[in-house]
Amino acid sequence: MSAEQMKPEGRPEIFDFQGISMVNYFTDNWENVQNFHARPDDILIATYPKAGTTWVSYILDLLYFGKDMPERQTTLPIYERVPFLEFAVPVMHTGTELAEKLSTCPRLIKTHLPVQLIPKALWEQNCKVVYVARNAKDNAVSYFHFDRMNKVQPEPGDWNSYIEKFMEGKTVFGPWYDHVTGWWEKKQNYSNIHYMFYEDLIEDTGRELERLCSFLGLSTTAEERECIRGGTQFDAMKANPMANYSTIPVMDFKISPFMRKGKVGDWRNHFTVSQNEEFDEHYKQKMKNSTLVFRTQI
Ligand code: PPS
Repeated sequence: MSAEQMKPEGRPEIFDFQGISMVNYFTDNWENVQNFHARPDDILIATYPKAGTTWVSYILDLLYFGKDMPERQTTLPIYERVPFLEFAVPVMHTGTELAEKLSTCPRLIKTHLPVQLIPKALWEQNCKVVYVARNAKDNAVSYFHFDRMNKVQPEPGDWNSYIEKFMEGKTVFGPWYDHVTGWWEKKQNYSNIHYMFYEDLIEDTGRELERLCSFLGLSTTAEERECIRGGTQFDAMKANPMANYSTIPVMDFKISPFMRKGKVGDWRNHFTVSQNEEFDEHYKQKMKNSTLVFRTQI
């Protein structure tokens, strides 16, 4: 089947799904998602879209399988190594099908679901969760460009209307604010969550790798970590067809590449002065009850 034939028709509409803005491509397989058979050694990589999912997925894949399965590095794209749990786009395998087919142990599984929609088996099995969060401004900019180029996302409109939608929580997977705070609160009573920040990863990938290994209980040498750090830097991943999504048919890289800039602070090239003021005011309100602190520059 050609990439053209595999493309789904048109752009999806957003609708309310259990209080969250969603599109059918992430709800059509809901019964299987909710009844997902988790195993105790499954590792969930959870994020609001565009927070660094692919980066952390690649790091985890290399930590577990980089040494013993070198052929994997040249043959299997990241979205097959780390299935996207709620993904349900016609003519492609669903996330649950891909997860069930995985022969590796542990299984690495990606999700963008807010904490309240996570299948209960993952909690019952006490699965490890790596959550990655990114500051709201850069997250919104990255999501805007992603929605422009990705046919399974709704049309973003122009930047001015998009940032309003983002603030209202009308982007797919719902409000960024509730997502990052919901997972942060979960961490307070579920100890198997490692909460990471994109900005920390940019600042010192090696340090974050060490913290990740300690959470996962993995012993690695400094040399191994350095090798993974180098292989997962932005330029390396951008040039790597197994990591850069160039093999997936639903994205149009002529509009914007998946590996776009990979920076902290690109929001300054998008927000006007008044948009920034309005955003900051709104942000203060939305986040006033949370202890979470983000950096919008490093
Ligand atoms: S998705 O579609 O939700 O899975 O996207 P996600 O992977 O979460 O986020 C994509 C953004 O992460 C940037 N990225 C990286 N930045 C730095 N280093 C590395 N290695 C890296 N890999 C991915 C990617 O460029 C997107 O951010 P923007 O700001 O759009 O460039």
